[in-house]
Amino acid sequence: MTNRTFAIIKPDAVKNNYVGNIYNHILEEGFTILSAKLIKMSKYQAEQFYLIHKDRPFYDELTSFMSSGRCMVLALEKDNAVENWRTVIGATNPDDANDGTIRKLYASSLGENAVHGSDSNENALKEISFFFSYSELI
Ligand code: IDP
Ligand code: MG
Repeated sequence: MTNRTFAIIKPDAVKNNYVGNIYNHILEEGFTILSAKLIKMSKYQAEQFYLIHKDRPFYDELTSFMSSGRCMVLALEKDNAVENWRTVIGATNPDDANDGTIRKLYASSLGENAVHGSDSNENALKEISFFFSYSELI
């Protein structure tokens, strides 16, 4: 079944000029880019996006980092998009990520780990609609 996932190229990867390389991974893996834009989140917006982590000790660090600079948000489409994208990006901690994964190649640290990927179909749709309007997804 074709479905959608939501990705972010995080501020560390944008600053380090990895947007082009990460775009190539996306296209080579056969994802369709439904929509993409460069944004800078406010601290509040990052807090709302990561609300699920609000009780975790790294919440403030995470939301400060995610609002520290420009990032690219993307809506992607492919068969099993959610699971596929999680495989392509690799483990949360780049030290644990498999060779060839985006986080292994481009992440700076556990916190500044280059990319985001949705963890379920349900969250993918919520996250896409958090950042994209209907007309941006046609
Ligand atoms: P995921 O991005 O692989 O789904 P989550 O557990 O959902 O990982 O965590 C969300 C984000 O929070 C991670 O991608 C990473 O940027 C950050 N993060 C997770 N654990 C830590 C930590 O222990 N210290 C600092 N930042 C963390
Ligand atoms: Mg997660």
